[in-house]
Amino acid sequence: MAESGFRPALLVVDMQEDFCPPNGSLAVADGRSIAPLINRLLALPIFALKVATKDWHPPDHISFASNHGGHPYPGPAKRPFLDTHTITNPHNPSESYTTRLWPVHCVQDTPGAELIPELDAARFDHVVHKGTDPRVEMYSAFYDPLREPRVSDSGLAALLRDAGVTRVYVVGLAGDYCVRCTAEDAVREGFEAYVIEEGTRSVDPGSWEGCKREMEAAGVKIVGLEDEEVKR
Ligand code: VGL
Ligand code: ZN
Repeated sequence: MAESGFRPALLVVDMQEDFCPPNGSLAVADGRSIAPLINRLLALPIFALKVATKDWHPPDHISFASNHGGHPYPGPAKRPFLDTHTITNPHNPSESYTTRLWPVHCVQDTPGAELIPELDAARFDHVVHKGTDPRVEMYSAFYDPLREPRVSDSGLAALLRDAGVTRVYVVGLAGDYCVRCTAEDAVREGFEAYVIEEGTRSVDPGSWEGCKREMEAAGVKIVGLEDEEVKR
């Protein structure tokens, strides 16, 4: 390595039952198939820190379609995947963003929130929980997208910084949501961020090419497992 003080970490995002076929409520096609590749990465001696993240929602989480329209709420039922909602910063009514509604998934302490058993979980140094505040959606493993002021922070940036990490490699689920937002926030936090393409699958596979271009525009590098970057 040319750079001195180069310290990579591996971030394994949301490899949980609810994101995996056959029974996950928000199953990502082929999601379970990336576990062997992630286990190979986990066995490499190069990572200063190996972190798993868990989407970890309370039952009243704002991202669940069932917590919006339909009984006991006023108005018609909302459709997961199809309908959207607008989330306003509880501290600042002028800041908001619109995103998709989801089926109930990854509810804290339920089987759907467990890491899938084929993952070599004993290799993780830390497990970071995200999406724990019922008032905000949080795709990124760092924080929610509301910034003025910030609503929810998982502590991941501090964890990486305290370990002297300079670069993160991101894999897991889903490529077009949590992997993408995590990699982009890593750049925002001053880390080099690499997404290992074979190590992720997307909710909408057709959106992946566009996601890659947008991530690259944000400073994220997209690499293949055989790329030099990973081998060294
Ligand atoms: C995710 C949708 C809702 C993800 C989490 O892990 O990509 N997607 N919650
Ligand atoms: Zn979620």
